[in-house]
Amino acid sequence: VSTPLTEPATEGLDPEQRRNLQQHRLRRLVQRLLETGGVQAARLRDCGVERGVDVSLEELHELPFVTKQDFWEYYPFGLRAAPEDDIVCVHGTSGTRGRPTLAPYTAHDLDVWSRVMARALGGAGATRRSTVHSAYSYGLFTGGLGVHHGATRLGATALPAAGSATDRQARLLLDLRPDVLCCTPSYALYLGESLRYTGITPDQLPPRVGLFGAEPWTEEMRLEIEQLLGLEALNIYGLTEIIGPGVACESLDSAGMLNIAEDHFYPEVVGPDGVPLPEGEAGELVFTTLTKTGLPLLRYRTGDIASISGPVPDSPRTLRRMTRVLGRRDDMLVIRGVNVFPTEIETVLLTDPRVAPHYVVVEDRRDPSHPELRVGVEQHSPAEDTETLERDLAVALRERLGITCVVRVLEPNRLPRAEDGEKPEKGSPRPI
Ligand code: ADP
Ligand code: K
Repeated sequence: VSTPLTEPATEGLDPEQRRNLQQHRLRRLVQRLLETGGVQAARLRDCGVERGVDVSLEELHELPFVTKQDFWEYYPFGLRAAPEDDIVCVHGTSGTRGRPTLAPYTAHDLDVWSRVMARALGGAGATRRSTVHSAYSYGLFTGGLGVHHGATRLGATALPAAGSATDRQARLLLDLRPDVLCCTPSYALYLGESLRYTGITPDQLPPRVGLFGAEPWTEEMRLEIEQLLGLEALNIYGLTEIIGPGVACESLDSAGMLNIAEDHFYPEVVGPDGVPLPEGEAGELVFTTLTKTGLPLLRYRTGDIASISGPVPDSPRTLRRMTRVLGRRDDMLVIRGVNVFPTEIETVLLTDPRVAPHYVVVEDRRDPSHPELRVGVEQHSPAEDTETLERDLAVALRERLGITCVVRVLEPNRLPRAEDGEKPEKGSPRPI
C-alpha cells in the first residue's frame, strides 16, 4: 500500500533540497538562539559561535547538547526563547523529581505540531472523511491535544474519547464508526481485551488503523493489538521537549520504520561518548528543532535508543526513518506513559527509616495491557508491621512518581547483594 502524502512538497522533497532547507533553518535557529541570550546562547559563544558566524550541518556535531538536566535547572521557562506574550500554551511531562518538564508553545509551534500530526494521520490513511477516535488523555500530557490538533488540521473529525469507561468507548466505536484509533499501546491491549470480554469481535470494530505511542512496545504487542482490534497498528513517537507526538511516525508504506519529520526536527544518533554514529547504528537520538520558536532546542539528548536509515527505496516519501525505540540510555522506565526514574524510587525508599538500603525494582510487563512497577525492599528489623509499611511506601511512591507501584516488604537479607559481582542476565528483572 502507498498512502497519499498530506504535504507532498515537504514529505516528498528531494533529499538534497531538503538538506539545503535544513541548512537554512539551522542557520536561522543559531542566530535566533544567539539573539535570545540565555544558556544556549552562552554555550554557543563558549565554543566560538558568535552572531553572524555560519554553522553548517556538517559542523552541528561540534555544538553543545541540551539535556533533561537543563530543563530541571532552568525550570520553569529558562530555555524559552520567545517573549512571554507570544506563548499561547504550555505542555509538560509527568513530573518526576518534583517538577515537570515544561514546554511553552507559540502559535507558530502549534502550527508546526498540527502539521506534523496531520501528516502522521495522513500516512496512516486518514482523510477529511475520517473520524479519529483518540483515547490519549487531554492535559499537560501532549498525547491528547497533539492528536486533536492533527486531526482537525487534516480536516478529519476528532473524537476526544479519553477518560471514558470501556462501555462508553465501545458505544462511540460502534455508533460513530471511527476509522482511526489513537491511544497508548497498553491501553489498546486493555481496550481490545475488554471489548472481547463483552462479546464484541474484531470484525465489528470500525477502526482500520491505529496510531499507538508514548511508551515502548514490541512486535509481539503489535500482533496482539492487531488481532484484538482488527486493525493495522502503527507506531508514533515523540517527546514533549521537542513538540510531543509527531516527531516520527510509521505510515502504511514505511516498511516497519517511523518517518522522521526531519524538516522540523533534525535527527542525529550518538554513542555514549556523544560522538555521532553512522547511519544504521543504534545509539541515542538527538534532535535539533529547526523551526520552533517558543522552545527551540539545539541538539537535545532524548535518552532514547534507536537507529536511523534512509527512506524506503523508490517511495514518494523521502523522509529518513528511525527504528522503534529500542531502549533508554539511562534507566528511565516508561510505565503506562509515565516516565519513572529509578533514582526517584530510591529517594522515596531511603527516606523511610524503617527501610534498609536494599531494594529491587522490576518492570513487570507480563500483562502488556497493564504494565506494573514492582518494588521489593528489605526492612531493617523483621518485627515491623509489613502491611502498614507497604501501604505507606506505596502512598509515598505514588505522590512522588505519579503512578501506583506494587510494594513488597522483604525480611532482612533477602535480596542478593551487589558484592556477588554477578551481572543480571539479559531479560531478567533489573535490580538497581
Ligand atoms: P509523557 O511522560 O508525558 O508522555 P514525554 O514527552 O517525556 O512525556 O514522553 C516522551 C518519552 O516517551 C520518549 O522520550 C520515549 O522515551 C517515550 N516514547 C514516546 N513515544 C514512544 C514510542 N512510540 N515508543 C517508545 N517510547 C516512546
Ligand atoms: K511518555
